Amino acid sequence: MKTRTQVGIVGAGPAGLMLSHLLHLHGIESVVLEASSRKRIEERIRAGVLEQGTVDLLVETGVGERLKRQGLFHGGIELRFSSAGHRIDFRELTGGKGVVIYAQHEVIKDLVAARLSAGAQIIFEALDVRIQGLDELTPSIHFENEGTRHELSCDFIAGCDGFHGACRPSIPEGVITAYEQIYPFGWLGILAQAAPSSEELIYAYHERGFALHSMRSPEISRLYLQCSPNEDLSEWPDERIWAELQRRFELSKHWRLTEGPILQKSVTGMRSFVAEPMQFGKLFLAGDSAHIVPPTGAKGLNLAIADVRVLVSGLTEFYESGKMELLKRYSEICLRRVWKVQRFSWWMTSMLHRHASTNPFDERRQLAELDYVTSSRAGSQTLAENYVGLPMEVI
Ligand code: RFL
Ligand code: PHB
Repeated sequence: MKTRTQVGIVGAGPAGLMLSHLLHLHGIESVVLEASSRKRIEERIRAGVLEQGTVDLLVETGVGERLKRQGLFHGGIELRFSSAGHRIDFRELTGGKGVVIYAQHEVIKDLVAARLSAGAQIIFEALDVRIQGLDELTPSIHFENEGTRHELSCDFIAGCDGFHGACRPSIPEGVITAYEQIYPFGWLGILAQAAPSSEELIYAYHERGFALHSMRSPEISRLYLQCSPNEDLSEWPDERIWAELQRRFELSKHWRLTEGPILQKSVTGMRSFVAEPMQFGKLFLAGDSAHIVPPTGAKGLNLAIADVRVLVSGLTEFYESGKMELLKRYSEICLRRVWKVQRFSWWMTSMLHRHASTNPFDERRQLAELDYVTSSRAGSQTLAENYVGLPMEVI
């Protein structure tokens, strides 16, 4: 079956859905093709920290009602090391800014509901996606849905299909340079039916490895502990997870994490990755399809939304004036932010994790860095302004 749209979007993650939503507000038509089911994308547990700029965009464009009611505003974080806690006061250091804790799958639910109620086409379980004619006037996306092959021709294609998607590999060999670093550790993450043990997030540096205390609501905690990238979850019964977390969050004064039934467990590997350029012909990559950051800076979702903002400006300029100026500069504009966010995520990761090749010199250096960041205003401010989100590029 053959159909046509202005912008064909592959992937219904935060990047693809937000792109479709913003294009709609500018009167530009799109179709979203998603490999998974609606249920699966609405239940997949991932990010939790939204920068102020991401929150403002969701609210200003009419998809922030639940977020305003259920999101938890945080004006700081704690860095915990050498059995003591140190607060980084974002509000004071950034002139009132902070972050909001609201689960990524809730953002997905809000965006899917808004798109469907506006009559949008999101094709779930779109399988075997293939891209053709990227350097032609009308590229097309071929896919299978409910046993039928389809061809969707478009003016432009947005590759919002994550790191393992089909869009980036459809770019001819030799066009893209990949910059990559894989870390020798991962995170074991749990979702627990337990009230958060602190009002704010705690990033803990410990000789046994990094640990993070986060949350989803006043009743649900989200906790992570550094592990091997291919850790076997069957070796981690609930009691072992809680015992390990208790040790890594220990303080010199009495303090204990609130424990509760574990609802979900998973292991995530960690990498830094950038594909340059983020475009080829009529294809534009946005979000994780173009770059991955380790989760220590809480940036992946926010960076995906920042790309989409730039892409929407370029597409709007094209449909209003026929000009391709901004679209031609899409990659260049996005990459300035991407690399600053890469730098921050790498820095947080290397300051807070220990691994087999961390030698005694590295340990002393990491502790000195944590001491500097928590005792110097300049040090704390650098962390704070990056964590709450750098200003959007002026385009
Ligand atoms: P997504 O969310 O991966 O969405 C891509 C979508 O494309 C679909 N897809 C395809 N569809 C059609 N055909 C194909 N061939 C396809 N291949 C894939 C997939 O099913 C999926 O629905 O990418 P997007 O939109 O770029 O969004 C990126 C974010 O999801 C990601 O960066 C964040 O989750 C990263 N992240 C965090 N980001 C933050 O901003 N703050 C955080 O606190 C934060 N914490 C995290 C995180 C990621 C984590 N994990 C699990 C990787 C914590 C963790 C543990
Ligand atoms: C989360 O709540 O899932 C979370 C919070 C902060 C991070 C990463 C993940 O740095």
